[in-house]
Amino acid sequence: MTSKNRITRRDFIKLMGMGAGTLTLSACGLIPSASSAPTTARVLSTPFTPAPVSPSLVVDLTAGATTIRVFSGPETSVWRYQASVKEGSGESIQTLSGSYLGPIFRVRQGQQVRVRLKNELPDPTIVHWHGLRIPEDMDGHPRYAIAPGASYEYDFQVINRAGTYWFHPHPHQLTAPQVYYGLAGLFIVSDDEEAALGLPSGEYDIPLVIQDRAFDSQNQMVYLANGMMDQMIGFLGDTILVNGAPNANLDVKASVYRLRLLNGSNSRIYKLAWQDGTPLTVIATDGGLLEAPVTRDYITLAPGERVELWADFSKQTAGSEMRLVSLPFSGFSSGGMMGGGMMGNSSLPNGAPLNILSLKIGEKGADVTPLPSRLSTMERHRVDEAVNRNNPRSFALAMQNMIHTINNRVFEMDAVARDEIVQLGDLELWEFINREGGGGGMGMGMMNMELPHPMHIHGVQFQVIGRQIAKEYESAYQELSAGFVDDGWKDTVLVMPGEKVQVLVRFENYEGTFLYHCHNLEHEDAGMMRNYKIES
Ligand SMILES: [Cu+2]
Repeated sequence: MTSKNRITRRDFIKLMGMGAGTLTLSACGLIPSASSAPTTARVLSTPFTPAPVSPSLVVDLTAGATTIRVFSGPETSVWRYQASVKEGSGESIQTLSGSYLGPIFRVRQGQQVRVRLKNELPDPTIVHWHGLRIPEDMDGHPRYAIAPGASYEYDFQVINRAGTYWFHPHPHQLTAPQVYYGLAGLFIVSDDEEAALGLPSGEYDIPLVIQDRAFDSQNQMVYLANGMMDQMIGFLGDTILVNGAPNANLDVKASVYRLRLLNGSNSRIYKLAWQDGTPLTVIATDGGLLEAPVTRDYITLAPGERVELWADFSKQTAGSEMRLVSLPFSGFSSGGMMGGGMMGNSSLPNGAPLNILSLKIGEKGADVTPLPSRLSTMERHRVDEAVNRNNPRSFALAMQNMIHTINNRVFEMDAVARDEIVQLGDLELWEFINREGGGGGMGMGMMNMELPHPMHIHGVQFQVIGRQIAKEYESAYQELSAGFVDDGWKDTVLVMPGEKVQVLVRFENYEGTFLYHCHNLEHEDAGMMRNYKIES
């Protein structure tokens, strides 16, 4: 089960579906252009809609069951997306061959994307395009979930800037298990601003999806073995996988790489660092490139969040090794009658030190381009421009009756409260307040569950402008807070126990009903999710 599963560079690149010689495409045949013209979405007060890029991309995407070799011995039953390109460049879809993960979409800003989702699962499903600014009926709201055997047609223009976005299922109360059993892929957008930088590309541009899973002696995934406790805390597995591979190794050249990291775990938080203490150079967050690179001694990456690293191995000697690790941290406090041992719902609790990925440095690679001092231009939101600057829209995160709530509410499929309605075009100040996790907050007294909540808003990218931590939470907070990267566009932000996080968000593109929720997927499935409505 834990056998060393060494991946050669060749295999890994194949796994990644990149490198000219080993490019693994799920469909190479181009089918002549269909007659259907791209639909124009209900737009918009949008300040910017890119000119359409041709050709459009048409993809059949099937969610179904299969088996995959994760370890030696029995194959592992998984759920997997499989894509085939019906129109457009075959290079727009890269397959992670041999992995439950994927595929990877690689599209240009302005491109029209049509995806025909076919549900071959035994349960309802729907795809959410995490981070994309698209109309509500393209966004994967659970009310659009389709039955087994049914299909759903997506058709949207990619207006997002270059960045590492992703997609995963979003059916109500089934998101966590469907992601867990393998359904997730990356959606990578490029644009002209990014292209002009000449960042590492091709085999030097490597997506790394970090997840944790638990397996039984027959190599089968085990979910929620601890029942209710897993549900309340969030699932934590004892095996770390990168792009679906345990004990992941990667052979790299002595050159510069762009590493695109996604925390695709259900609830685990990583404190990512190089094992030798070399600072990490960050060039992008959820919504794409930063204005300028920043460095961190470690990066705190919560479920749903992405970060892109500039990794320079050019001065490493051949045969040396760099390891990406997750540093230890205290985890999250709990007290009361059910505290202590019972809260450790995994043999590998949040905060346990982890090996994530070993990189073996090989021969000299491509010439090293210098790290650009400027990466992009960003429109900076200003709090004095927010329509509610003196009256932030507040969301209290708490626990009641064993369920995590937002403003004392849980998810209702169609309900939107009066205080969940915003105006199209408005810039708003939102604040997430995670200060009611204590026994008092849940009205039970016997249980004190103070947990972090990575909060995700659909349909937008926002800017984090402030964080405040309550004094009694400071010491645990400071073990992770230096790893936040709040300099760029975000769609998911970690709100720690005792913390208030303020974000500025403009609802600029589409009216309709979207979601905001905790991206701890067990919390989400249990109801820590709400609709908000953008009205014009
Ligand atoms: Cu949560």
